[in-house]
Amino acid sequence: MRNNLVSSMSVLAQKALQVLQNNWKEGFTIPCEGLYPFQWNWDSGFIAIGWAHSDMDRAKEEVRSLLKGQWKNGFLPHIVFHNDSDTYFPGPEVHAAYVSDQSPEMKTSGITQPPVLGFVLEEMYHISGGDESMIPFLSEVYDRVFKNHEYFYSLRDPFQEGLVYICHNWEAGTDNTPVWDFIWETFEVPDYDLDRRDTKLIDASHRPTNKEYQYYIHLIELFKEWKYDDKLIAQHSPFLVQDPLFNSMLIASNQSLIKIGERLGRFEMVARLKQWNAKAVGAMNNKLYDSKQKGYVYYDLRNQRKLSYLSSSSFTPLFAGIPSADRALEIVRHFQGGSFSGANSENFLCASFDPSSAYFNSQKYWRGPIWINLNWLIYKGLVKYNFKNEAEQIKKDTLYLIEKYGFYEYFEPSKEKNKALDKGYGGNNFSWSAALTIDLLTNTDTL
Ligand code: 9WN
Repeated sequence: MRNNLVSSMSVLAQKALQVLQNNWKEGFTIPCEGLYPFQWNWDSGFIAIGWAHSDMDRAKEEVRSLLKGQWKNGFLPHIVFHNDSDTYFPGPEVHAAYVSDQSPEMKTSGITQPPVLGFVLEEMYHISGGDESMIPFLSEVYDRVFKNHEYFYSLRDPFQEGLVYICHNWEAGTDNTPVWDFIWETFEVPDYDLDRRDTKLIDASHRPTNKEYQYYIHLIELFKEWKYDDKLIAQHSPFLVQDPLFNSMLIASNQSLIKIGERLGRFEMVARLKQWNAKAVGAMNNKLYDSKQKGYVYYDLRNQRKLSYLSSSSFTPLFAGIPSADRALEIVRHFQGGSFSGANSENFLCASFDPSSAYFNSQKYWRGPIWINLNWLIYKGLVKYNFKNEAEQIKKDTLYLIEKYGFYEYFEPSKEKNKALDKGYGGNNFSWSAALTIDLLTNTDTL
């Protein structure tokens, strides 16, 4: 096991490790002090990859802690409230997961996040160098991660298409992408009392608006009324979207669970994963690919319409090996003098929303800024399809921004605007920015 990598780490990697150490709370890692004081689902996946490079035991504990929040039906919540904190809204009392007969003892939220855990397990195993001592751990957690996939394909795919839906913008992980504006237009919300803490901690102009938060809270109120019953949500939720990032994460995780399952001898589960996966890849390519936009887009299942907008999520199917080689080539043009790079490479890669769109805002959360986890996913996807130059470019841009400003939550894409800046946006000392920097600096991908 390569557990002593710390001494050979670069200064940047050591700083990144320090961020993880500071955010470690006896069993799990918070995304950011103050701003996000609990355990978050997909954050923990990326964080475990960071830990795996220097302390595999912590990486394992991170995963085990997340699974403590798993519901009886296999559902994995987006937040696990192991601890108390009054610096975040909405907390456990707003989510009130206990109204569901499926929720565990542990306080959790009742919505989920992109299912990264399957491929995180494979990454951890890969980082260990295929160490035999990983096998008991993989065997211990495997069935629970499989159960999470079973939950998705049996309860989140009402027409059995191979694509699962999300029912809340927070499930997407890309909370206020302009794509959701078109969903908000379809229903009205009452005025809720908002007790926002985020806007007290960081620049409010970099965060979603109060009006958007009214929608976020309204959906939670509806789900509570329905006791988080998946059938009622599928029948009535005004937000029901097939999201390209979410489904790509599930597909990548299916594929990792297939490989790990074969190693562990879980052949029945492997057979089911293969069935789900073949259907899912076909559906991604048939339903979510937009040949005009040349990228994977969103489908609004409630209103039966495609939402043809490009975001950084549109490129994540590369990570899961979903497009054909020809289609991948089509997609990558966005990075070669296309809208995402800017005609003359005016932008660092990769903006979270199409910079040529009228909805683009380079400073506002998921409406434009660069996020490190999306960059990491896209980088890995480019490596998979052997786009060496583009992979090098996105890696270089990522490390440049981190090195220049520190481990911020998100970053300005415009090179011009960056000239006048001395920091990134959102929270600082953000865990997945640190964790994935460690991976980018020490990874064993062959370019
Ligand atoms: C809601 C923790 C999370 C990330 C999300 C990011 C942000 C939360 C919020 O922070 O969302 O889940 O309150 O804004 O958008 O992707 O997992 O880092």
